[in-house]
Amino acid sequence: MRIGIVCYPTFGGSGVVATELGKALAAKGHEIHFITYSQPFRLDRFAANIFYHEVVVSDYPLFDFQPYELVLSSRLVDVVKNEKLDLLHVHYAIPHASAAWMAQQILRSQGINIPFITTLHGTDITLVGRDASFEPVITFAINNSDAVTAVSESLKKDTLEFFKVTKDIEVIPNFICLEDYGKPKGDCQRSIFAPNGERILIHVSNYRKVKRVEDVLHVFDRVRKQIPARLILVGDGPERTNIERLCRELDTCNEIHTLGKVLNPADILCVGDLFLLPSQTESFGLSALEAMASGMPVISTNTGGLPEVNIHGYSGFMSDVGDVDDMAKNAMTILSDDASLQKFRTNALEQAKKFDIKEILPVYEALYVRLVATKN
Ligand code: GMT
Repeated sequence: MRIGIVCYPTFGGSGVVATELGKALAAKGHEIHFITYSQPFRLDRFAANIFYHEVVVSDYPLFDFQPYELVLSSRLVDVVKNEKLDLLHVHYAIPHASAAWMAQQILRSQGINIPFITTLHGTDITLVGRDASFEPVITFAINNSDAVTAVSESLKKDTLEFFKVTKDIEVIPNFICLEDYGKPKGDCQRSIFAPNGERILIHVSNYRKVKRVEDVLHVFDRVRKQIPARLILVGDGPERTNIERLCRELDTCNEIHTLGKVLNPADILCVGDLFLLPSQTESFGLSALEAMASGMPVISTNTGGLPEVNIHGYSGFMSDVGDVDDMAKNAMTILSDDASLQKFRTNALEQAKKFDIKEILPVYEALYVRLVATKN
């Protein structure tokens, strides 16, 4: 099948899922065309059956805001026609779903029928999409997609609650390629971060407010007062300066390694003992799954789709949003002795296996086959 994938190329879960899905489909022989404004960051190497089409928005002085969505629609029309695509799969509703719909209408007027799938990822529904400035367009684009998927039952529920959706929403959970974890390309050197055998806690995110990175620091502060520990922070984003200020206030900066954006988190996750994800909301929590695939238990909040990923008392623990005392207590339950840590590590890996791409890819393929068949 020839499939066009539209996603955000920047650091963020939806772009990671879209890119890894495309790479896996290409490895199975499908022809995959990524259509984005820059190369997706996880598309770090080109392989057979993978193509990239840039969406270039030129700067016209009349516009204070360049009309990206129109340029994307035009590019979709162009790529569908010239590459003879069978299907478009757009990740993140804003503005990809409405751009795909527009492209579909243009192509239809030229006698070309192409179905499109919209995959909802989270903030396109729970934060941004709900805003009145987007809502009518999002509702329309969801209802006029040929198929809609959500990455968790929780996100499906939120979508039905926030929007007047008449379309059926299929839940297809996020996934990891299990064999990419646990054996990083370089050496997995704990001693770089924890020279005296300290426990290593890790947080990975795009440092947006919703991630509550300050809670990561508060949990770490409580843990390091009880056992020798180090914290590794991976990622970057709007909250970075606040976090720098807070680590000075807590006097923990010397025990924190701030690594910035890392292309392949598996290379870092391999050194960790415990993953912290205290988000305000999280429709799935892909970073938690990546940590579990690396054999790390997870301390998370219990919001959104996290209970579908992290099993309380098994792969880690969950607490109410903001309850850093409970998170620290749970962290200590896991970290306080080697046997307990090893048990949680094993469980986390077992839980991650349920989300291996080998389980999820056939579900997407079946959906593609169904859609293309109905359009022909
Ligand atoms: O804020 C992020 O984590 C990025 C965002 C995105 O759309 O790129 O992530 C959302 O999609 C991920 C992949 O499906 C989910 O794992 C995240 O839970 C979700 N983020 C939120 O719901 C806050």
